[in-house]
Amino acid sequence: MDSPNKRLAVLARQCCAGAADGGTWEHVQQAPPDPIIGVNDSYRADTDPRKLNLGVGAYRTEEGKPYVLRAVREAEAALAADPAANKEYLPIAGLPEFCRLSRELALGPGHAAVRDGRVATVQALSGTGALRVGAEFLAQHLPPGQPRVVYVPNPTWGNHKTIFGKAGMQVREYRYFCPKTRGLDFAGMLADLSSAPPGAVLLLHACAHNPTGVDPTPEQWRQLLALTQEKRLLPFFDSAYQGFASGDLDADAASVRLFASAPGPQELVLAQSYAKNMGLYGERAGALSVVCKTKDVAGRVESQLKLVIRPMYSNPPMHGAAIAARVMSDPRLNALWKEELAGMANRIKAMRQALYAQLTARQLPGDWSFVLKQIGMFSYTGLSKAQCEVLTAKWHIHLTMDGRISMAGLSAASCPYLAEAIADVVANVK
Ligand code: PLA
Repeated sequence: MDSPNKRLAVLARQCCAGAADGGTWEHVQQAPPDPIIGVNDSYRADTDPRKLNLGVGAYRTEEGKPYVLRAVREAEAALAADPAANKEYLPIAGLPEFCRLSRELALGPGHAAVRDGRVATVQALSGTGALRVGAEFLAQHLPPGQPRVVYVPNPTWGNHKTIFGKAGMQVREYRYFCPKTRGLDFAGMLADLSSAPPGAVLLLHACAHNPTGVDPTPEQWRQLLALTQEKRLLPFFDSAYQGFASGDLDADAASVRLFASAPGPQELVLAQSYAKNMGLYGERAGALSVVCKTKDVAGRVESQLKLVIRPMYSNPPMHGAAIAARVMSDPRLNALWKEELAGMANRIKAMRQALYAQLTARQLPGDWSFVLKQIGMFSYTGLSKAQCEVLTAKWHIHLTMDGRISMAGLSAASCPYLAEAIADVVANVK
């Protein structure tokens, strides 16, 4: 017979370890794959030589290869050769030069808000990190008594809702996309935002809305600004595609600049990513800016942003921000970057033409001109989940199940194959 003490010890061990042999984490459930990043895994696991990855928005060359910009390669070479470079910690707010150049890239050099020191900017872990730090800051520092509510478009990039939700913000949707017209449901958008409580945060995609590729017109942006001011909403711009939509960095910043230049002065929050426009995906280079009413407030806001960052990851990584700062500050590299950016945007536009031509040649039912009209990296096809599943299972075309395809993953060679596959599922799958 075991002594009572020994039996107690065994019982205690079993309790700590969970009931079965799986140990402490026996009860942990398998999580579903990420709806976007998970597509990379299904693509990798596919052994068919015809396989095509149109899931994650990552630029590929005509040969289907990832592309490192020449401007980036040259900046890296210069950084590696710099004898004064070191690997010390960056400040909590990141590389000051990178922060300055980032806000100027978005707002335009010499913008009054920048000149007056009204913009608090911190470096962030790409666009996602900027959104997360921004959301956390809002949840903590919106005025007392004001609702912690953010309005996001329906649909939006899937991670938006999780990011704001995890930060403790209540997430509500506003109407955005009309499936019938495959355009903007502007009346629905205005109606939903008109009933938002004062002080609510309004998440806007600065350009190249993901996943729909549908943006407001300049006139609609002006109306949105007027509504924002009238209802006292706080705009939060997610700028993940500046320069990538049109090929022109200034043109793609028009919405942000319109709001930032409004008399008032207008307050706003801005998340920037260099993943797409500089091809720095894995370097996690991004920035968060909070445009404030006064310089004094901006200083205090920056001090609180640092308190959000310090317990999360202490300070941001150096390499990506150093590359981006170099590319933006060196006139020759900056010109090269703009040239390459236009080249990437143009290749995506050419893929729209090529896919549209292939689809119309197959005389598919319905109007597919949205392929030409949608802006940015993605086409939002309207294909059903069942049709997407067949595209993957039968045709080895990997895409997100909402019918979004990354145009940047297509090439002249793969367009006919995709069109054939789409024609098949449109004809045979509901
Ligand atoms: N905001 C929007 C609107 C995005 O589309 C993405 C990336 C991000 C922010 C975040 O990008 P970053 O953190 O890498 O800077 N969306 C991708 C990738 C390209 C992803 O889902 O993470 C997409 O395929 O939708």
